Amino acid sequence: MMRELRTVDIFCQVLDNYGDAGVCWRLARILASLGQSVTLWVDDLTRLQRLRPTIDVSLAQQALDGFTLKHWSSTTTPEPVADLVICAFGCRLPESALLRMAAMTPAPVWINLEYLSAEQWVEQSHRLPSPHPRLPLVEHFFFPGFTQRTGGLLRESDLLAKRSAFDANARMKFLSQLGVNPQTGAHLVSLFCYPTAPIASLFQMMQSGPPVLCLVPEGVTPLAPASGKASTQGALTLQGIPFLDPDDYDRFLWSCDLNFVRGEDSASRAQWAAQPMLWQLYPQADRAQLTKLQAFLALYGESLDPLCANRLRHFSDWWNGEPVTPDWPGLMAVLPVLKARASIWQQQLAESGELATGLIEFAREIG
Ligand code: TRH
Repeated sequence: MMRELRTVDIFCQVLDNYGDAGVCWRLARILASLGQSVTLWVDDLTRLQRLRPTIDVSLAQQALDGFTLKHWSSTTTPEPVADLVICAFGCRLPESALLRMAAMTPAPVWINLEYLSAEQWVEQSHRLPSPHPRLPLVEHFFFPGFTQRTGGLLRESDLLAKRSAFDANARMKFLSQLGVNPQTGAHLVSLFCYPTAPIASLFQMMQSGPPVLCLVPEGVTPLAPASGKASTQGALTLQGIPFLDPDDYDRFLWSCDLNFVRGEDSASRAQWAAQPMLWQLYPQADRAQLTKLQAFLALYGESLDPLCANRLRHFSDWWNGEPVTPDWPGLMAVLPVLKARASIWQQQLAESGELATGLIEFAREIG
């Protein structure tokens, strides 16, 4: 018999940036919308506050988006009491919390939600058990991914319907609220990347055409104008916009002809946006991001004709730090083909299943 699961504790230790907290917030919100009673424990509330500015970082506990948000401070011992305990990205629970879990009857289902990767070994490791060396507890790995043999990507149940309903009028209205006035004939590009990206070179090559209006959220790079300001050089107009609420960030990705995204969550959202994207992966000490990039492009570029696949690969390699010469006009020339591919990719992903729903089903099975 499948186990009933009603309560979920999600634990998140922020390593860096916004993605760790962002993914956990999104998971918590989706699980809450599926009827689960969710508590999200985050050690660094200021990161999450950047995404959800209503958060009061001084509070130990507060309500947020249908779930309970708790501050996992150095002085609080988290007390998991839920049917399902999710540790995001391999975060470690203190011994006292594990002892408490081991004493529960039945013990909670314990999941380690891993990082996103398109590498093949993920399919073999997805759902594997990892028994605790001393306590009667078993942790299971749950891997996000891009194929049916992985956990898929997080997706709100109404996301694709909202995306489809976002027509040309809605786009113009949204952009004008941002103070953006897209000029006819200019490609609209969004830029979100790490400071390590060759941003100055990108801007320089964009100046030679084709015409581009590149929108840059606040805080991404000092090379872009401040929010509300714009500057034009050659074929490139750069415009600063505010850092957006995550739901507006989705609309922003839907609105642009090409999205530069980074890390894990913005890259996932760009795939649901079904628009061409260029992904800068989170840089790792051993340059493991390059292996991850190749694995992703092998899947994403699968049905592209060799010319387009090569242009995308070449430009992505350059954007991720490989010593190759980029071909910006060449890439822009195949944008319509990349757009068609992005739509098919989005449909494929949607057919592969959704992460939060799959995670709950798996937890019920093994519970
Ligand atoms: O912030 P990131 O670089 O996070 C990364 C990755 O998650 C990586 O896997 C992790 O190991 C590393 O941090 C430590 O990039 P990511 O994942 O895209 O998260 C950014 C979030 O910010 C995402 O949810 C989109 C959101 N966002 C907005 O809501 N508004 C905005 O204006 C922008 C630019 C981003």
